[in-house]
Amino acid sequence: MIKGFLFDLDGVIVDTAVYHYQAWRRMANELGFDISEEFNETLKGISRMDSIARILEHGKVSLPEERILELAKLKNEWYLEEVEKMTSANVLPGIQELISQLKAGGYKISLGSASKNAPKILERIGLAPEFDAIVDGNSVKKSKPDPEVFIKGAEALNLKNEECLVIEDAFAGIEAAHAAGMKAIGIGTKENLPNADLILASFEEVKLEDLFKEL
Ligand code: B16
Ligand code: MG
Repeated sequence: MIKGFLFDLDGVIVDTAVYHYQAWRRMANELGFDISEEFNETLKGISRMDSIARILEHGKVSLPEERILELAKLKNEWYLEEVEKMTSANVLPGIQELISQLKAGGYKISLGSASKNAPKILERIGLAPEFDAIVDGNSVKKSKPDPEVFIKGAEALNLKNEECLVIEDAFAGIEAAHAAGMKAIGIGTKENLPNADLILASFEEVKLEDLFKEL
């Protein structure tokens, strides 16, 4: 029986996935190559340092560790320029309503994000007080598809893994949920998320009871 929900942040609660792509693309372009939207799908849910390693490998660029750290810092500064402009208007359609339905139904909710910027984003969009627990890139060591982020989420809610349902927009995130023994709802398309237990384009007009019927 499901008692808790673990929410990914980027691409589920807010559309910051686009800002990550723009900033990584700017970095790649400055290094003399480009990254496609298709390649960007493989970066979703992956930590900052794992992402830069994948991008440099993709562009066949080899750099000293010090320069890699500088570039990661720069990418984050570009990314944060967009985050600083965010308000509650950036919360994706249906998310606020879903959270209200979950609270009314007595479900617990935790964040389960790879982002170190998660606290800043939640504060900007005004959703921080809604969460019973926050597990993010500051509290996990291993990147999705490792299940650490969701195992810690279940622990923080005092629930068993199988009592938690994950909401994700990344292939790696759904793999992480499954590795933790949890079902996952994918926000996206069947093409991008063939591993999801249920696919939704968004949470707009979605009723909780209908969700459980389909899972
Ligand atoms: P940061 P999520 C992930 O967040 C993003 O999907 C991924 O693109 C990003 O590289 C990662 O967070 C780290 O983010 O640089 O802000 O620490 O989707 O797990 O909420
Ligand atoms: Mg995501």
